[in-house]
Amino acid sequence: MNCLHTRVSCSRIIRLFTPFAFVTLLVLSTALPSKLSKNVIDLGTVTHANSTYCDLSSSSLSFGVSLATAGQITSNDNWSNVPCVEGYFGQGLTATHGVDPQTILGTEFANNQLPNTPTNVSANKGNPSAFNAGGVAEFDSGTYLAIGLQGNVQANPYLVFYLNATGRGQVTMNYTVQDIDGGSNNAVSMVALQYRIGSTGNFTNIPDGYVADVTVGGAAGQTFNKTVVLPVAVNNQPNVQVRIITTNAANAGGGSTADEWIGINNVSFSSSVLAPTAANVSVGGRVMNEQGYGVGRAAVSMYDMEGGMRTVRTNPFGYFRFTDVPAGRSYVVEVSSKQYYFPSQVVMVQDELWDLNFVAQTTFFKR
Ligand SMILES: [Ca+2]
Ligand SMILES: [Ca+2]
Ligand SMILES: [Ca+2]
Ligand SMILES: [Ca+2]
Repeated sequence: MNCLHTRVSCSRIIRLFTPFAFVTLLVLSTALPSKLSKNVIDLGTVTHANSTYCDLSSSSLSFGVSLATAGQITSNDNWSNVPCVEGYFGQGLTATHGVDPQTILGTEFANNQLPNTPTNVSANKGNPSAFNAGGVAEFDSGTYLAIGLQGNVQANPYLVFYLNATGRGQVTMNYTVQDIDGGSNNAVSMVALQYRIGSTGNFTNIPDGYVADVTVGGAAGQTFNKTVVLPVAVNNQPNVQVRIITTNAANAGGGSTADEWIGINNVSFSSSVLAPTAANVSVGGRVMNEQGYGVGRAAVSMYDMEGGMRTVRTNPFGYFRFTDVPAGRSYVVEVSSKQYYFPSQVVMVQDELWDLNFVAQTTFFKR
C-alpha cells in the first residue's frame, strides 16, 4: 500500500515481512486498544502451511500487500508463503450478474470443504485496469498495492482467513477495501464479509462487513476502512474461517458489465483474553436436630444476590444438595422445618461444597 495514494493512515499499515520489532512498535502505538493482545508474530518467519489456523493467543494476525511483501506471492495460484490466508476463484457460485454476495454462502467445492484446491491468485501484477482475467490477483507494483478481487461470469472470488480463537474473545478484524481500478469499467461492486466455524457447511454473513459499492467508474482510490467485531460465536473456537467475497457485478441498471478490481489490504485481527466462565458447582450438606439426627423433608432455600431463589427438600437422612450453582458468588441459605429453628447462613461459593450443615437450635424449639 502506497501511503501517498490512499486515504489509509500510514501508521496503521502492518507489513508481513517487516522485522518483529518494527511490527510490534506499530501495533503498540496505533493499531490496537490497550486491552487487546499486543503479541505479534512476524508472519514472514512462520513456516506453517497457508491453511493453518493462526493462533490469535500468540499473535495478532496481519496480512497485506506492500513493497516489502512483493516476494510473498511469486507464482500463480500459490499461497504457500502466505500463512493462514488463501484465495479462491469462486467458480460457478452463481450463474448471473448482480447477485448480492451476502447471499452466496457456499464455496466452489463439494460439501463446501475448505481448505481445498485449486487455490487462485494471479501473481505479480501491476496496473489493475490492464488486467482482466478475473478471480484473485496480487497487485504488487504500481499505484495501488493489494490483493484484488474481480468477478466475471465464472468468478465469484473470495479470500479465506484461518483463525484459531481458542481462549480469545472480542475478535476484531480491520481491513481496507478499495477501488484499485482506474479504468473505464463501471460496476456496482458489492463485497461481503462472512464466517463459519469449522471447514464445512455454509458461511454466515456478517452485515457490518458489507459494502454496497466499492468502486467508481473511470477512477480509482475510493477507500473503505472497515473495523468489524466478529460474532461471539467465534469466541474460543479453534477453527474459524473468515472470508471476504465479491460476486459478478452488474452495472447500475442491473445489466451485464465488466467488473472493476476490488482491492483488499491491511488486514489484521486482534483479540482479547476470553474471561473464564464461572463454573457451576454443587452445594450440599445436612440438616440435623440438636441430637445430630438427620431431619427429613425440611425445606432448604438458597437465595442469590439478584433475588433468585431455589428450594430443595432434605432426604430422610437430612441430606440436601443444590446442583448447577454458579460459583464465585454469595448466597443466603435457610432451612424451614415444622419442628425446629435453624439460623440462616451466608456462604461464598467458590467450589464444590458438601458440608453446609445446619443444626437445630434448642432454644428456639418449636412447640
Ligand atoms: Ca509478488
Ligand atoms: Ca474504478
Ligand atoms: Ca461502482
Ligand atoms: Ca460483471
